[in-house]
Parts: sequence; structure tokens; C-alpha cells
Amino acid sequence: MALKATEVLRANDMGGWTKAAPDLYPHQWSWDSALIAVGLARMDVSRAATELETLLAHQWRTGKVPHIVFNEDAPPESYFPGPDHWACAANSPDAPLAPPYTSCLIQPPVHAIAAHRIWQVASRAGEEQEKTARAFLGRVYPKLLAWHRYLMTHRDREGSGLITIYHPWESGTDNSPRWDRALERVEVGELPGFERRDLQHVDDPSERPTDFEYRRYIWLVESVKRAACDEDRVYASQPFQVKDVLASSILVAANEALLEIAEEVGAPKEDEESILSWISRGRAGLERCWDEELGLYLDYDVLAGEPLKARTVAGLAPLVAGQLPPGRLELLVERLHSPEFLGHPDLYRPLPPSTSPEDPGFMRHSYWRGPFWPIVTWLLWWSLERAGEYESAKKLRRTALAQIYENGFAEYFDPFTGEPLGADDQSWTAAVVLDWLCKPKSAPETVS
Ligand code: 9WN
Repeated sequence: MALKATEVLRANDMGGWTKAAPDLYPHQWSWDSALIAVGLARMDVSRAATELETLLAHQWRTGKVPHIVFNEDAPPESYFPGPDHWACAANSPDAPLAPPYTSCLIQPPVHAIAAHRIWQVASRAGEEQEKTARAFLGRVYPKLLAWHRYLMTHRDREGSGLITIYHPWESGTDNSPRWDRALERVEVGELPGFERRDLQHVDDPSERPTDFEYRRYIWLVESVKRAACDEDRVYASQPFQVKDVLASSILVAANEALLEIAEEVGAPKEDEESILSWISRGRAGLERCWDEELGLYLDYDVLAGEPLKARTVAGLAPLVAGQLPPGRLELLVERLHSPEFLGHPDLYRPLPPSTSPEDPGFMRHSYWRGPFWPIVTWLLWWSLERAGEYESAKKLRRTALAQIYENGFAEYFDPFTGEPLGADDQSWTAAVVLDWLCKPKSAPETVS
């Protein structure tokens, strides 16, 4: 299985970066790349470091890490919206020199977590690797700090500790029912005609977002473009502005990773103070998103001024942030195992469905509306380990490996049948498999 995972990553390797999937995603995606680097660290520390550094080379002046860096060699008909559609982003004085072009959106900030994990793997792999990783940490630290500062300022003007996203793509969980109500409120204006390219790469259109959703996605891109990708103008005009609990939870954990990196590279005390304040602000913000009735954390629609009620795996995301209020960890672990998630009687295997089958928005084939995603499981597994919930973590890891062993390195899977869906040979699926197959540092188990 490790050999196959390695083959997938090698086949998608484009030289200093990895495409997210062979056909459907021919470019470099932000959070994919970070998680791919986690897997690559098990093959080659220096290549893992390059993966992240290639992405960070396209960081904007504001500190923003773009959600896509476009592959100049990908045929124009391979992905929409591609580099031409985003070319205007390069006119922004904040954008890096182009080509390659980048999008102007973001994705969840898993990068510092990945950098820290590369460091952990390398520091157990001998002096040479450790040296390589230490130099890498020194180079990426200022970039990661600027990225987190961007998120804590431009994406949290209210000082709430929670990140605002301007597009469902920024959440990484694009068509999740989390966004339904906020998307319904978006009025789509005059749009130039466009042709979706994604549907040609999947077996059935029901695996991808609907046209209703896509028109809104493209309108939201249009609206960022009309604001010239300028932070102040986007903030003043974007019709979709949501505090995202998953991204905000990831940021808390990423800030903890950044703090350790700061110590490792001997960063100034003021940096550490800033990072510590971001961590506590983040945790306080997340607590305000707790919904007693649903027993989950909820995203918040800033424009409508109301929480977005949906039962999705993101409702458990503060597990990723860690250090929950007394009793909450136990409660969330119980919720994870409840019939709304892992304990649902119709599940093929006890793996977290992206949306609870009990939620009215659940659809077993449709992308983030139900299918099981290996990378989300990896994040939960990683968080359970950090929280000392070794038994639950071990079960998740073994079940996910069994699923992928049986059905391949798909992008996502039908939670009721285990059928592979979306792209085949998805890079981050292979990456998390590799990471899982290598004995994790803190876990008391061995790989069988
Ligand atoms: C839009 C690449 C990306 C992932 C996202 C996933 C999907 C893109 C799309 O693919 O999003 O960014 O075209 O659907 O939702 O999480 O990073 O794998």
C-alpha cells in the first residue's frame, strides 16, 4: 500500500510541486500541497520542504497564500476557472509577479502544521535530514508568520479570533450544507457565459456541485474581481462573508505549531507574544460558536448576523484546536461516535461522513454533502492523538486504511457503500496513507 501511495505521489509530481489529481485538478492547491508535504516527508524530507516552499513563493504582499497556483502547462480546457479567468488578480499591487498566475482566494491554513510535521519526521531521521529541516524552518518561518498575521487581521477585522471566508472554496469544503443558507442569500448578477470543466472528469455529475451552486461560485469570483482583489474593497462588497469554524480551528492548531517553530528558529519574543495572543483569541472565538441544542460548533454568517445551522463534520472541528473547556472533549468524542456520525447504522465503515446522514442537506454521492474524505479523517485522527484519545484515533486510522486498501486512492467515498468517487489517484489521499503507515511518534500502537 505504501508503494502504491508513493507511486501516486510520484506520478502527480510536477518537479517542485504536486498536482492535486491527475486530470480533475492539474494545478497546485494550497491546502492539498501542505498535506501532500506531510506524506512526502516520509519519502524525502527535502522534497517535502520544496513542496511547501514552492507554494509560499507565490505568497501575496499582504501575507495571503493563494488557494491555487496555476500550472502554465495545463491545457486551458482542463480546469475552470483557470489562469485566464484569474489573470486580473495579477494586476493587484499585492499580487506576486506573474506568470504563474494565482487565484485571489485562500484555503484552510494547515501549512504551519505541515511544516512542523516535516520537522518532526526529519529530526528522527538522522543528522543530515535534521539539518535540512532546520534550514527549511528558518526560511519558511517569516512567511508562515506573515500568513497567520494576514488571517488574524484582514480576515478578522472584528478581532473575534475567527476567520472570515469570502467564498465556499475558501473553506475547502465547497458545497457543504454549511454554506446553503448564506449562498441562497447571494443574488447572482450578470455573468459571462462559462463552461464547467469539472464534470468531464467524474463518472457522474451528482458527485460534483450542482449548476445552482456553480453559478454562485462564479458570481462570487466575479465579485472579488470587481473589487480588484483589494482587501478593503472585498470586505466592503463581498456578498458572502462567513466565520468558518473549521478554518478557525485549524488556525489555532497551526498557531501552536508556529509557536514551536518560532522557538526552534529563535524568533524574537514579540513574535511569540503575538502568536500566543492569536491562540487565545482563536479559542475564545470558537467557544462563542458552540450550539448547545445541536451539540456542535456552528459557522456564523456575518452579513445576516446569524449562526449557520448544519450537522456536518466541521461542527466537531474545535477538536483540531484542542484544549477545550472541561467536559467538552468527552462530549465531542461522544458526538463523533454517535449515530449522527460514526455510529450511523447505514455506514459502510465507521468513517466520518462529511455531512451527517441525519442532516436534511445530506447526499451520499455529492462531494462535501455526505461522502467520507480521507484528509478530514486524517485531521480528526491527528487531533484525537494530540488529545490523548488513542483508542478512537487508532480505530479511525485503521478503518480509513482498510477503506483505501479496498477501494483505491480516491478523492472521496460513498459513506454507505464505500464506492470511490471524484478523482482517482488523488495526491493528498496518497499522502495521508503514507503518513498513517509510518509509526506515529506519540501513538502507543505499531503498524500491522
Ligand atoms: C475548488 C483540490 C481541491 C481541494 C478542495 C476541494 C476541491 C476545487 C474544485 O478540490 O475544490 O478549489 O474545483 O472543486 O473541495 O478542498 O483543495 O483537491
